[in-house]
Amino acid sequence: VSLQMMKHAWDNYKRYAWGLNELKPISKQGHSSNLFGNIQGATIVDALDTLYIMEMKEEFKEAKEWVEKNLDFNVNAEISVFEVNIRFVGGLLSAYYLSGEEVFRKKAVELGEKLLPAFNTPTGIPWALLNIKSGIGRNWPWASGGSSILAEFGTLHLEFVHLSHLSGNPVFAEKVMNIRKVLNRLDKPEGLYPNYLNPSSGQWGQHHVSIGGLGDSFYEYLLKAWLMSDKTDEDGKKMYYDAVQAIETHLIRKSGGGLTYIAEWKGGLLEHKMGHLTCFAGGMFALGADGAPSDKTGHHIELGAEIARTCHESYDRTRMKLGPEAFRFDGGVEAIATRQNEKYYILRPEVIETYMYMWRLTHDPKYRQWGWEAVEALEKHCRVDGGYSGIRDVYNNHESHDDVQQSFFLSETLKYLYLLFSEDDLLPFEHWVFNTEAHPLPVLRKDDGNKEENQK
Ligand code: DMJ
Repeated sequence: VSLQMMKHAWDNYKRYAWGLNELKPISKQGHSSNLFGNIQGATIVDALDTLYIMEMKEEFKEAKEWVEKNLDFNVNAEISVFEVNIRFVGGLLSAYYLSGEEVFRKKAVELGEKLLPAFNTPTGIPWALLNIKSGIGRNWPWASGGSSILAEFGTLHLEFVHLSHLSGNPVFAEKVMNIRKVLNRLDKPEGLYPNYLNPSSGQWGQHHVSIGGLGDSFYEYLLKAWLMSDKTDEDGKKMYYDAVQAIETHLIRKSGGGLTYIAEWKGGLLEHKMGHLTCFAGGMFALGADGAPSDKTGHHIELGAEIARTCHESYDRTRMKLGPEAFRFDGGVEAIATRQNEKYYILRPEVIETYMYMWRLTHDPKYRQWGWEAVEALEKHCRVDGGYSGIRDVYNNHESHDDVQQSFFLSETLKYLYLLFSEDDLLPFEHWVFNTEAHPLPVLRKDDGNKEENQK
């Protein structure tokens, strides 16, 4: 089924928005988000590995040809360093490792080099935004006193380690190792990492902590850096398990109705809200269970299972059986969005991602059932003639479509669905880690292993 869904999403992108970043499936035209500046083709690059894995050979070939002829980074554009890294660098790296086609390696390294000026700050903590022509960077104007964002500068590690590996140039790995160093020098309030860090002073901005937006994939990349290093990156490992410990103590709570959730922390006060983005953490806890200190393995799996259940409830308690952007545990509700501007669903993957990890790690059939419920809901409410669209209010009787087919729907949501219903030996966890945009990267063997081993 996810193959049919992929075909529908891809064919319509091709028909109406080929070469542009994303598709508007209702108005049947291209959609450009300013996250990618003038760089074009986000959906193509994000979808490459999904096409490959699903064995859509013709489509993969067309996509590759487009990359060869048209993917151009010599543009005067201000881009989001994080978004371009996870979608474009990550997408190209995976396409290279899966297919072995040199063009993807070349383009990934070329783009990586374009991103390097972002690190020209007094501390080496990169800017959020970068003009890839002039090399001038800056931060989001809304971010606490000129701060960089934890989930942005903390989500470069996996890709940059691979860029060094593939280019023979150590500079990429050095840049991300330096980020670690800066973080390790700082005091952390209650052992927690604030979402904001000033790249000039090297001091934290506002003490807001989140495992959802602004924080999320920083934690994910600590764990995955350790796994991707064939469990040699002890520093990454320690930072991850220490962080989880602090998160459990200060952010994880149980509702009156028995649902475990991860709250947000603002200078010591809890906001009892969980974002759809936060739902990825179920999969992360389960993936990290194996390496958990002493007797904690079962506990981390259980934590993953509880987060999965809570996130499933957030879907089940809506009219459309698709989860809202954020749901709350206060004012008499549990796992329900109470604010109008938190009721949308934009084809995000995190809940299905967690089902996929939980399925692989426990084989409890309920995760496939829950994934199936999501497929049915997507088909019923998000599928339109011209592709798939997000929904403005998942509690409503009638769909109001937002008219965007996000590129991560093809790279993540559909890939994780496909993996959920595949055998475990397709991209096995012993050999691959997924970047935060679901692009698989091979584990780098201690002995710098033979390539075939890495490509299984
Ligand atoms: C994706 O770009 C990535 O999963 C990122 O980590 C978070 N936001 C979107 C999907 O929701």
